[in-house]
Amino acid sequence: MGDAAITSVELDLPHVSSGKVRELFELGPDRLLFVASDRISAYDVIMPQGIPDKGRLLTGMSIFWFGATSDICPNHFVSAATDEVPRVARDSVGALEGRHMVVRRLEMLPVEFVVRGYLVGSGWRDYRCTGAVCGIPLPPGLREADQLPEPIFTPATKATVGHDENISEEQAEELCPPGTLKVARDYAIELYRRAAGYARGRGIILADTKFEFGRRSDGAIVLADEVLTPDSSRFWPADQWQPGRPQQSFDKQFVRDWLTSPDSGWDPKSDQPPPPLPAEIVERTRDRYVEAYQRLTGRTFQ
Ligand code: Q0Z
Repeated sequence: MGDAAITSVELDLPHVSSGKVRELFELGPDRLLFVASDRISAYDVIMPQGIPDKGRLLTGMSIFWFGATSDICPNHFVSAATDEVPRVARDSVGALEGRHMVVRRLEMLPVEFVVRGYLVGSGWRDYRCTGAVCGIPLPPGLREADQLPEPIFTPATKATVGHDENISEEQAEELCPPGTLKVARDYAIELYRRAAGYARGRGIILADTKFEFGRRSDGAIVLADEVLTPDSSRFWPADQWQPGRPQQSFDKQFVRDWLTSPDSGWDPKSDQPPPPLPAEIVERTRDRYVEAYQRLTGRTFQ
């Protein structure tokens, strides 16, 4: 059964929060259990099947980056060991097989710390209309997917429904406890620089990424959530980078191509649930996550 995708996560623990792909449970007053399922989303919807091992691969990537960036800032990671999980949940957490992390509970900052090194998505739309991204003026003549002269911080609100909304740094500062935004912003830019440089040396462009930070009881600003995974970032294969047009996604390209092909019979703009992914698409997508994991961590998966 090791090759079946884990799309639903049920544990005998108090449930704190559900994301599209992740779940959060309570372990105690200062510990949470963070679980990455094998679910995959595309065009803002969750596919009916998961990608086998995706949760393990992304958890492995996050843990790798927590280790590779702990000199920049503290992070919430405590342990990936099953024996850190209380007895009541240990049997069921065993079935999660590397999809979980015990993390320190923080007081979360209510802002998404987005850092962009390339001009895409809402940044590209913004630039075409205004010549700026989130109020940050940029040189004229940039093309879609061009690298920016410097990485930029473009905060966003955490939307509970719909899309996150870009906000100004001043607005972000008002949402956060006094003195916290600039500390987290500087960490975010440094983390992006470190990770983008590292990934580039391994054939992956880290176009942009989203961090979350929280505050520890001693006041320290701490990196939280999953970090620098394909779900929180745009990864592009460096050898296929071609500014001036939309880029292929390292991980989700096969899913997107299939969903928008006539074969799927599905319209992303419809309210219909997406059709089941063909086995071949699931397999090729899993290969991409394995490839990203192996290139970035330098480890062989399994
Ligand atoms: C993260 C999220 C979801 C996974 C709350 N260390 C922390 N301390 C306090 N709160 C959080 C964390 Cl990571 C926290 N989220 C986002 C939602 C699954 C992560 F459903 N929410």
